[in-house]
Amino acid sequence: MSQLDTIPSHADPDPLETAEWLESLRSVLENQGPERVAFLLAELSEAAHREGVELPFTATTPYINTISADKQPPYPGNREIERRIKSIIRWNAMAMVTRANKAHDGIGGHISTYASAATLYEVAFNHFFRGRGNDHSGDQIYIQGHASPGIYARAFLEGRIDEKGLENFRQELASGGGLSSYPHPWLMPGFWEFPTVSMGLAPITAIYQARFNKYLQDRGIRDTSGQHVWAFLGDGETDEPESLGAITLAAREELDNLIFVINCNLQRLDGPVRGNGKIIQELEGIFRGAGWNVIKVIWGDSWDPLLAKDKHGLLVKRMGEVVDGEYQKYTVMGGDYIREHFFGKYPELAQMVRALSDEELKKLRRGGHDPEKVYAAYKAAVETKGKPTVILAKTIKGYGTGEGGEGRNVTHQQKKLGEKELKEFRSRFGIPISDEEVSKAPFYRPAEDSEEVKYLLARRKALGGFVPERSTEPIRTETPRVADYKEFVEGSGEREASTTMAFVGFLSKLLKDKNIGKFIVPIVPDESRTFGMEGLFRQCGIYSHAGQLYEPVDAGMLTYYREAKDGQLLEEGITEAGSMSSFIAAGTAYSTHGINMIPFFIYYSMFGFQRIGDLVWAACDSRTKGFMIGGTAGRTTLAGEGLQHQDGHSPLIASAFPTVRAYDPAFAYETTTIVLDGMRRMYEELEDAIYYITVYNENYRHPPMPEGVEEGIIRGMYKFASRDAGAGRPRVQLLGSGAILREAIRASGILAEHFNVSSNVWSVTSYNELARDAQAAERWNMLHPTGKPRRSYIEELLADEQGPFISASDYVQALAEQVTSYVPGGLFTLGTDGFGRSDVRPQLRRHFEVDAESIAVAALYQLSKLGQIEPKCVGRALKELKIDPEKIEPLRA
Ligand SMILES: Cc1ncc(C[n+]2csc(CCOP(=O)(O)OP(=O)(O)O)c2C)c(N)n1
Ligand SMILES: [Mg+2]
Repeated sequence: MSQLDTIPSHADPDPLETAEWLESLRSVLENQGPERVAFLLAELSEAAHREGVELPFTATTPYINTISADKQPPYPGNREIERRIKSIIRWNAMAMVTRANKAHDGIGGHISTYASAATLYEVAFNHFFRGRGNDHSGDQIYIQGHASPGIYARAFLEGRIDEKGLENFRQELASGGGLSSYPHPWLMPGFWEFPTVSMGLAPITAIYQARFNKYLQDRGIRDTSGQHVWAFLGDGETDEPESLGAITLAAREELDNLIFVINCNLQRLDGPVRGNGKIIQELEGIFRGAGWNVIKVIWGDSWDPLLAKDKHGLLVKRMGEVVDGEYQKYTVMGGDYIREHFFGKYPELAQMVRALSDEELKKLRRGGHDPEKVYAAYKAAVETKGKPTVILAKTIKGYGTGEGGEGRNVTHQQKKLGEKELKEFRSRFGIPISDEEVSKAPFYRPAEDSEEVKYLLARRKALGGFVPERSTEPIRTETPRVADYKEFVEGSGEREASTTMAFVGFLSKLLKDKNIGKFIVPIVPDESRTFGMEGLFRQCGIYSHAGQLYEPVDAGMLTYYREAKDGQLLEEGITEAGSMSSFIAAGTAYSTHGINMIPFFIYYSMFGFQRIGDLVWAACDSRTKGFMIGGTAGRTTLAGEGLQHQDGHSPLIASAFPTVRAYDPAFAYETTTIVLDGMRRMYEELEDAIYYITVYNENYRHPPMPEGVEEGIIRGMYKFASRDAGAGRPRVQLLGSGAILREAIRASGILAEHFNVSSNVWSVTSYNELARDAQAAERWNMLHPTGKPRRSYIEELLADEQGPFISASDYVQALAEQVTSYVPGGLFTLGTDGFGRSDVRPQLRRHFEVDAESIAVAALYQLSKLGQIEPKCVGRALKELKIDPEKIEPLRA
């Protein structure tokens, strides 16, 4: 059948003329080939445009397979053995969910997702997915989270997971361990590589993974030319903004190493994805518009003879008319329904299938269940050059689960099959399990020397090893020490600088480091100038696969916008989600590529944990290593910008991320110490961690690093200064952090000079680290009641200090409150709860009550509560320090 046969017939005022045109086209096609046809059509269309003819816009092609039957390559595998292998995997995948839910009602799991996707995975496992072999050069495969039972079931056949493992699916705390519900590298570090179950994250992270592979290639760091990134997605999943949000990047960067396989089973959790439309057509239009190679796999081989007979395109027309909700119904109803409602619409079509029985009509297969069609699509995808490919494969949700769920709206939630359905499933897929046994849903593994096991192992061997498999090989890199970066801890002298400027200077030197400079990956979402990083444009270049095809407008300047094929900086444009995806790709390169890349993601702190928290969560799950630098941090330090820019809560959010170590340093020597120690711990000691460091844009002088404070900086707190107001005078402890440390220092002066109160000033670099350490000690003590109690770092540090303790930071009070119970006599916290607004720093700090004057009043108030001064003294302070006691509470302002 030629493509021309499929043009649907319209109401045609001059059919004879149309026939002549079509005949000419056909003759060109036959004599000169499809390229000439395409050329002529393009010329015609352009000529029509020039003459002012408005052509109808169409982003889609007819609702048929992109690769026609006559263009299909021969299938290279043994179809019969592969079918048996797939059937066994189907059975075990279903059985593991069924058994888990019979044993523990409500433990969950999914049957219908893998049931619809089995062919899509199996063709790839047997013929495409490349294992990593010994050189980390395998493919990277993002598996749809809910399909994990099928992946476990295959690993069981491969002998990588034993029966106990399958039995303990979703019971990871069972003795001997169990299998995690979904792909989680954190929980199964030797198996899963990419966390995907939060939908939308697989597609965006896969795109940036593919781009990162090109980056490594273009920079001459790793040869990734043979690797493909495969992302298996659900059709419902494409509604997530992250799923489609980065697809233009993939086309722009010519990511021909990227393949999306979208399992279009037409259903999501609640019901149809596009009941009133066609998801495949919708996605085709979107991806084609974005510049992707789109391959539709809609119809299986049993449709080929019908399409061959469809000389006038009526069948194709009918295929295009029917909406997904109706297609879903055909799955559930019998062949007679399909005959009447699908073919019956046109007498010619009814006639076409007259010789077919209802049973045969019911069995007309969808493309995604036909290995040969799927193979043809995959082969075309891996051979495509210059653009990414998306395969839109039509399948049936819950395929094979019969009346229990196939194609039904409830199928996603199907957790177990009843006895009758188990029997049918067993018989349909030919699993050698007896009627007596079948209700127990036993696992089935053919003998080690069976044809099936031998075949499947041989295929994986030929393709370079098992998939998925995460490398846990230790990769160590020697990192620099403080001695090599002395100038960043020696203070700024008379010069004023922000912690951001100091950090950027440090990063710039790090990029020149002869051992590790090459492996640093700076990532910025269109914010380089905000942070004064534009010097890096010239120094290390902005990565672009295309190089620079134009002379930049600022070519004559020192910091001109230099794009280069071997550029080191990832300038992502305004996408924190994309930047975070790059961060994950770079920060897991030690495992995916066997090389320590060291990412620094520098961004506007408000748009980090709050906006893309789920990607940070996935980064932690992935065991990503690297530095997230939250710039323009703080609710009151970022003057002017206002409510949607001023971040007063990211460190608190960060506290809930288990591998994130959040720091809020005040001085350049603190930042430098934290980064260097972080590098040592991650890349020499191989700790899985992400460092989150807030940096500010307030300029001030940075003192030299005092003696012996390194440990305190890293553990979260050290004594910075003391101020004595004379013997016998009351003393307070002031805890400050980040930019607000300087307010605490100033408060210490006010207290001494105006109120004769002595104080110690502490720099708290991390409440989160202090709290984690203290909680661990407390927990140990609870569980070892008669052992020698452990003392946490903060308790040790403060053991001999006299209260009261007052803290102030540029973040919500809850951040500091984490340590309240470990501070002798408790901690009185000042913070920035409430909405930000635009004004200058002194005004903002007074508004939020974190300026030196507010800290001084808080200290005096605490002393009065302890009876060390008179309450009226606090009143006098309020007056002297010009604090309005009736001012509005900032939380409600
Ligand atoms: C971000 C996110 N939101 C919601 C869910 C819950 N959820 C799990 S599967 C599912 C439906 C999936 O439909 P589809 O993507 O079409 O996959 P299928 O199972 O049909 O292959 C939903 C809503 C999730 N996992 N992640
Ligand atoms: Mg779906």
